[in-house]
Amino acid sequence: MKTTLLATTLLIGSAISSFADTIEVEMLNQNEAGDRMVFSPEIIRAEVGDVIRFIPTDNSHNAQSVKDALPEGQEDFRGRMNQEVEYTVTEAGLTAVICLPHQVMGMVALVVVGDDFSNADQLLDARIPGKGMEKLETLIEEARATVPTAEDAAEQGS
Ligand SMILES: [Cu+2]
Repeated sequence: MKTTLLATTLLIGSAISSFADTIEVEMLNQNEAGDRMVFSPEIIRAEVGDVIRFIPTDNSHNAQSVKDALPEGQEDFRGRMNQEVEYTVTEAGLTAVICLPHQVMGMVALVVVGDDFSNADQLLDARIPGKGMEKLETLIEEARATVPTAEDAAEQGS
C-alpha cells in the first residue's frame, strides 16, 4: 500500500513538473549564510514557459536584465525599486539579472534555461560593474559544475 502511494505521488510530481512553473526569487539584505545584498536563490534553473517572480522581501532592491546578457529573442525586463517583477522565459540560454543599486556589491543572479550555456561568453562581456562581474563568473562556474538530478528537479517543481 505504501509503495503504491509513493509511486502515485512520484507520478503526479513528474506530471506537474512538465507544466510551466512559477519560480520565486527573493531580494534580500542578508541571506541565511550571512551574505549581504543578495538574490535568493542566486542560480535560477528554469525551462521555457516558466515564470520567474522576483520578490522585494527587503527594501531598496530591484531586478532587471542587462543589455546583451540574455538569450537572443528573449525580451528584457526591468523591475522598479521595491516592486515585484516577473520574467517569462521564452528562450533557452543564460540571463544575468542585477539589482541596479547593488550590482557593484555583487547583487547578481543567473538564470539557466534548459542547461544551455552557449551564450556564457556573451554574458562575461556584458557591462556589470564592480563585484557584479566576479559574482556572475562564479555563478556560471557553479551552475556548470552542478547539473541537477531528476530528484532535485521534482523537488523544485513542487
Ligand atoms: Cu539590491
